Amino acid sequence: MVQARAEELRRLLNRAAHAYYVLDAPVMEDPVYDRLYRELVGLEQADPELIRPDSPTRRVGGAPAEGFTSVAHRVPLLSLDNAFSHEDLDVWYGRLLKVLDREAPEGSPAPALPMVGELKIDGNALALSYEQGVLVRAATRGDGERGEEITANVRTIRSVPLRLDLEPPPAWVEVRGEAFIPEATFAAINAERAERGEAPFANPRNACAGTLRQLDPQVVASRGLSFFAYTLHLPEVWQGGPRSQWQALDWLKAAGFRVNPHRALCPDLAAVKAFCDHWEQERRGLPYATDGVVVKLDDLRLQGEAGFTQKAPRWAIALKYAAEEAPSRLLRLTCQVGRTGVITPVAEFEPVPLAGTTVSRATLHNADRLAELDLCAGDTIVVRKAGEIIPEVVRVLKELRPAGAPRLELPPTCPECGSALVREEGEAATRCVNNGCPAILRGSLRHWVSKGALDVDGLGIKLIEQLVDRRLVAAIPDLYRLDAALLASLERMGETSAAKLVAALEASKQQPWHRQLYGLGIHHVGEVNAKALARAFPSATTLEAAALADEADEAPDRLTAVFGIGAEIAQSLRQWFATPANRSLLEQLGAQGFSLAAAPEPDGGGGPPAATPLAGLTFVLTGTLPTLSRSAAQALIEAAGGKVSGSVSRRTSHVVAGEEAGSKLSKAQALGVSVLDEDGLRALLRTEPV
Ligand code: 0OW
Repeated sequence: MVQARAEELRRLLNRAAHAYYVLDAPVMEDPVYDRLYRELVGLEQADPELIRPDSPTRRVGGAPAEGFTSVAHRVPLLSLDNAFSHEDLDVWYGRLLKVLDREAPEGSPAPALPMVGELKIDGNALALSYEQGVLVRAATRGDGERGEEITANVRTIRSVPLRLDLEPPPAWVEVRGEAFIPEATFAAINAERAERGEAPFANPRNACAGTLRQLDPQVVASRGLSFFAYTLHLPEVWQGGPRSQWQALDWLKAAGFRVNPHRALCPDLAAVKAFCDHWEQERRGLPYATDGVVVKLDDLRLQGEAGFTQKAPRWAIALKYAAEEAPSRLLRLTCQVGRTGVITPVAEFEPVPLAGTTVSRATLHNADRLAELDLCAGDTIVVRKAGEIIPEVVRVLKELRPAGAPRLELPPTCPECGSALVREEGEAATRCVNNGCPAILRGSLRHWVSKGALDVDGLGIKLIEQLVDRRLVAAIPDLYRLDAALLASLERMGETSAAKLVAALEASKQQPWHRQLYGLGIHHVGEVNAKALARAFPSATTLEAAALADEADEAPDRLTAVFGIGAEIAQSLRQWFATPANRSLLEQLGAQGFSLAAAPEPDGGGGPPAATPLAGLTFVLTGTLPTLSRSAAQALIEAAGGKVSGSVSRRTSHVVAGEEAGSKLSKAQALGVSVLDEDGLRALLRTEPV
């Protein structure tokens, strides 16, 4: 029965997501998850009554918010007092004993109170409210008393449970924790921003704060945020609540939250100090930024006795790791040219030990930042490395500046190809615009073979440099003309690695359409947008048709009708498809066997495509199609298992628009519903024009 099936799918998918995002121990292969997810979407679209708030299909909400409302926290979110040394910890602990009236008599050792040591995640505190076990509200910390309501954004964080895994759930509970962006994700976000000429985020915490304040949940979903829970507030009357901080963390874990595993129940202060020293070093290997350790009195009753100062609890303290800074002498300014030609100035300085590593380079981001710093040759600079983030030049010690030192600015021409550099009005980025620039070519090849694109093993930066420098490759299709013998003759290559690489390149031709689209490196088209575009335009042909649709054509912009595709990306797509060299690139790739189109949906058995490829999808037809009459199109859709409805709503899968398309098309655009033309419909049906 459909109801039971939907319930079973919800349970299966939520359990699989919990295993993957909270326990870091996947229990289901991605394609299986995707298939079950699509089945649930189909059931919910066919019968919206089946939709539940905790359905995994409800994580990425509707249209972007207009703004955020301010809400009052039921329990104020406190900050923490800071300690910077073991001595500071001794002072804190002494005060705690005093306020608890447990000071040791003169000369005898201080009584040992069990404390919990937790890593201090360097993110943004959130307050999550659950009623009857269902997430009803999420808010930022704000000033501790009031925060911003960002529920739609937090619902997209996969490690935040939409429903607690407790039976019976408490009537109400508030969970506090830290939202954060893992290091690797932070680096990828900054790389994408640099490609778009946007200033990079300075550190993961800023990136996370900026993301949580995004008006569009779709953007938040694409940024890969995570969440560690560490505090909970239950109504006093609720039985079974935890009696200690350690039990509270266990309770949070059992309820379905991600709880940081590197916690310790310390019997005394000496153990706390050992925990802090251990993680002072070990934290550098963690995949997320931490800026200290939080020490908490374990017993909740004693916490109540200790109470609070006006801004922080007396029973907790944060031991902060020093964000390290060190002076060094600037040796030179070099410029990196990215794959879209964006120029990034880099300061190279005398190697200096910093935060456990030796640092000799730091990014200067862009021309504006360089001008702000007012950098001169031979300057003594102060470099800062806090946590695991990239080192940055924070200031110049002007008093040590050599007399007459020339100011350092970006060069007027590209260091790679000598072309004049261009900085568009109002843009932060300075870029090389010569498509033949070897740096841009290297960047586009690196992007094409990268993990998120065609994922070709064995084609690293060194080999790419050889192929470009020896003029063996001048464009992406040349990669597929390389023969093993030639490859084997290159440095650090042999027969075996050459044969493997040729095979890996050949295999990459089977990669799905959205990866091919992302691999093309179209400006502003990142992995998320590529997937959205590939879903709405199942082939390069349909995408090109939409991109080059004559503006005068009354079928309005089908690109911006795709959810998450704005005017800027649409413009970038238009420019890309209008460039002859890019169209020739597509022709060559097509000739080399790339599908440049979505593959038929695998129906599991690998047999003929399913007879009902449109099962669970709802279409609305509007305007006059070039070759199909309204009834013919309706018949085709229904024969393929789809439904045709007379009105557009958020639950419409696609609007098929022809000439003189009317109000239904504009409503589709307002709702961000995908719009197809006849070709797009045929591609979904996988039928050729009759
Ligand atoms: N950032 C953290 C963290 C933590 C506090 C909360 C209320 C009293 C103690 O990992 N693990 N534990 C606490 O416990 N606070 C943390 O972060 C604080 C919250 C607000 C400012 C800091 O981010």
